[in-house]
Amino acid sequence: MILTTEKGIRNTVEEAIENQEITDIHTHLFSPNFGDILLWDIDELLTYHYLVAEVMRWTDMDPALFWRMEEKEQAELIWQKLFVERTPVSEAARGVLTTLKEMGIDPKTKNLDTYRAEFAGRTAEAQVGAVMKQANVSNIVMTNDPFDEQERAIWLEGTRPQDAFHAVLRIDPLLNDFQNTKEKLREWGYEVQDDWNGGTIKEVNRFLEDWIEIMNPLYMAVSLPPSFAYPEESDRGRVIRDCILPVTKKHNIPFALMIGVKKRVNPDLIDAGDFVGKADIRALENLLAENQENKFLVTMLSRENQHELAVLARKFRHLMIFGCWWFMNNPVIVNEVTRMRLELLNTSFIPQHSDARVLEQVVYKWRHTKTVLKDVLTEKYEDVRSTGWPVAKEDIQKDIAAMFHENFWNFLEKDYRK
Ligand code: RAT
Ligand code: ZN
Repeated sequence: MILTTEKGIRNTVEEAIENQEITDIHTHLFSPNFGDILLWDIDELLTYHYLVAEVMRWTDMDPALFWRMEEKEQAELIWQKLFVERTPVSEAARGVLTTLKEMGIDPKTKNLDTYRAEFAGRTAEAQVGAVMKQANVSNIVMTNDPFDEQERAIWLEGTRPQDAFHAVLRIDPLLNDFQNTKEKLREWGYEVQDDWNGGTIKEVNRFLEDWIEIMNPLYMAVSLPPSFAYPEESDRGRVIRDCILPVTKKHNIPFALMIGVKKRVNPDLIDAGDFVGKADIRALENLLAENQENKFLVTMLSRENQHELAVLARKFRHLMIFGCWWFMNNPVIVNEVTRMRLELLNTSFIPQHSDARVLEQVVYKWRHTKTVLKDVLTEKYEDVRSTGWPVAKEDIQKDIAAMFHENFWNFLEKDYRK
């Protein structure tokens, strides 16, 4: 059906966005059968590290004291400072309200216990179903860390994710702290030597192969500092060159790089103490140019890197850009960056992921993104329609399906139904 008015375009975009199932390609959630490492409920929502960073601006409490408090007390402090004493206008604070509202809990009272009572009667399993239905998310991609003792034990016991949950092998310690990681690998029976030689490479690769076998990951992922360089004669450079690239290529899985995080500039704040820095995109340019048979999924944390990243994707089709990561996930930036990506790449990118650490965050992250995308896409289709080009309802539906779901699976060359 050809759309003949701006109103028709808007209604079609809105409806297509609402009806489109989503693959959430990067989260920190877990299949509910993994047990209590899946975080959910109101106290978890309030103690999200994005909100910890914000509360610290309104209290002179020693952070060490904050971390010694029970989670319930931390949530109460955050509620008091950010929701009771002030209006929760920040993106992360507003997100809590959007989540409540969309989950059918009217956020009309400032009494936290009312919300606690609402969550008390729920189970993780039921909440997973409710969240996925509400956000129309059909596939959740996890972040799975074989270096995390608790998670590692779950996998080694034989637990495997439910169908809607997909694994990702996350390897930060291997690339960002090889000296200590080497000790771990030895403890686990991998004969990694002090020298970087054929034997060491074989053993690191054996570790990766073992975890690919266990997790069946959709991709391998790392977060990297703004100083990331490639090629580089360093532990990181060598592990990427001799292990990550050949192993991901062999298994035909992308290597996901999340570039631009400066870890712990304020160590007292733990997860809330990470910062952003502009990276040198030449590292990625080199990786892409030298490894045309590998696949790269990339997101960058600094606003200053977004333009060159989008231009780079015009040069290399084995680069798939994804999401507005972490400090980029604010409506003003999502609007600007998505617009720019559409202008440079058409719909050949993945506009968003939720990065949810707490289950219910999926609801607000997608609601806020959908609101921005409705405006951006309406404007883009209207620009096309106003030239006289016939824009059909089906064209819009197809584009939105690509961005929210299919680009990812096509890039992987995988069918999402396992
Ligand atoms: O957005 C976040 O929650 C960050 O703390 C990180 O988890 C980041 O997304 C990452 O995956 O490293
Ligand atoms: Zn993340």
